[in-house]
Amino acid sequence: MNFFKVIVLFFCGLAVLSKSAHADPKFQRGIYGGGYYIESTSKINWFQASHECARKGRKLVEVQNNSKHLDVTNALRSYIGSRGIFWIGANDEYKSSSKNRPFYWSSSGDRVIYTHWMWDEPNNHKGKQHCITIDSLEWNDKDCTENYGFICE
Ligand SMILES: [Ca+2]
Repeated sequence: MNFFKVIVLFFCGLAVLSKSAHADPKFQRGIYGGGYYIESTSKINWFQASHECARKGRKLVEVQNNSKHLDVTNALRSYIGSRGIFWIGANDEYKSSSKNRPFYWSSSGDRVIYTHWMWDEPNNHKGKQHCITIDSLEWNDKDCTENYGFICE
């Protein structure tokens, strides 16, 4: 193989790699411009999901207001529909056994003010549900050690 062929193959390889990176269907744009990485097939616990986002230079998505909630859920809806359970970046610091307790965004430690809970949630089932998921486009507290999809931003 001569030098010219090696160079051509190198640039063809680069083109294929960059095209596949941009075409990654897991990367979705919200209607308000947010960019979200949605993992729906590989299911892992909240702590692993937090690390996976960090490995991508991102964090578990944080949903501070209704327009952000709409942005994230529209991205979810257009990518996989309205089903599925996904970790987001909030927890109650893993210790409360009560139903009504404060939650905190994990990157800032700020108290979660805006919420979009499902009916009768957060229920902190068996006192073990310390992390928040988006479950069928609404919020549900879940056991942080259970395995679900996740959304990074
Ligand atoms: Ca729950």
